[in-house]
Amino acid sequence: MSEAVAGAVAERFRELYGAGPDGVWAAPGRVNLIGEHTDYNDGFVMPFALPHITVAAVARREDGILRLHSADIGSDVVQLRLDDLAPESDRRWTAYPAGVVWALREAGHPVTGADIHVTSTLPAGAGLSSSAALEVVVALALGDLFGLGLRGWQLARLCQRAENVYVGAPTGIMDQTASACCQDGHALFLDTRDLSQKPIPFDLAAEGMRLLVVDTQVKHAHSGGEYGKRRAGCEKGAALLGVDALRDIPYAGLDEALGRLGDDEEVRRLVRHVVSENERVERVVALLEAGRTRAIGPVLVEGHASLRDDFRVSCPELDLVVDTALAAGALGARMTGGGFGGSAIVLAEAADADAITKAVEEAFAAAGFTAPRVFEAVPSAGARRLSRGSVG
Ligand code: GAF
Repeated sequence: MSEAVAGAVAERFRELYGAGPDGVWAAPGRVNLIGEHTDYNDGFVMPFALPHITVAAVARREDGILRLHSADIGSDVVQLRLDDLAPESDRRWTAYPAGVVWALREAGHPVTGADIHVTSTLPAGAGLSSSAALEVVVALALGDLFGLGLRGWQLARLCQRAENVYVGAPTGIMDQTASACCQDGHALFLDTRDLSQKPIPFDLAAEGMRLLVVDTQVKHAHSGGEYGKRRAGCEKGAALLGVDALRDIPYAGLDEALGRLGDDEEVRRLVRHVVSENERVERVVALLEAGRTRAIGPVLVEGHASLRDDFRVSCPELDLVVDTALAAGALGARMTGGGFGGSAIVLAEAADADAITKAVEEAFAAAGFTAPRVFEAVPSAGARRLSRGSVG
């Protein structure tokens, strides 16, 4: 499977650039099981990688030129000079790979140019980290080709810098770390303060369950203002409470902290979400480690309510998925990712999954919403090299 994909992508690279690539790499998208809007508060998250990947065929250049092409965006090869790369100078898809090259060079890594061709099975704007997958696959390829010896978490930090500074989207570190570091068959319990990680076995099929992803088809973007406003509100909360980040407020101290925030209702709601969400992540980890997988369902539902009512990043389509899935017998459901559209996840007994899918599709039709895309999410491998040398 990977060999066939690598061969086809390498063949297209050869057609575009006149010679084969030096290798082909892949990086996955993710869903987040629990731990939303905690990553820029130094908190806990628990994503796992999807089988959906972004694949890049890449060849090294020595002449300061970066050439970029995407099979998924109908445009010609874009050619850039490395010396011209500048933050927030590009509003196209090319800002993500170019931003990675910029971040690598800015960190002192001797990257001298590349030809890159990418294609992806990840839907863009679905809240499944297509941007992070694109960044990570380029960072991994360039790290290999220029012998940079970068570990997964180091790639993630560089990619986050590319997204924050070069693209101009103030996101956290979860998506890049998930794409770079997740393991097949596991969710990743990640402490975003120090990037310490614990892979947690997560094999739902073996326990007779399934996890569905419902892409509402409502497109989201984190360079827009709402995500940044939430982040700024959290930072304000941390400053008012005299801590470095909201991670430093223990769950046991939440009421006291809320009391100290007085009548700033907006900040109180943000703080309540973040502090309680960190506790939910720890609860889910404990339940999974105790083999009580079905018991995480209600925790996912609590997380959704908190994102909807306190953090206010849900939307009618995401709420409809959650309400309908629960009414149709799901064990749990919640929005996943940044929100304002994108996708929800549904945890279900395997035997109920088809009926739940049908119920959600019918509810969307009845509400007059665009039909959702529903698929099963199986925890898959993180970023990797698919082939070496010239292929195809
Ligand atoms: C988006 C961001 F990119 C992540 O960093 C994270 O903040 C997430 O929204 C919300 O948990 O995916």
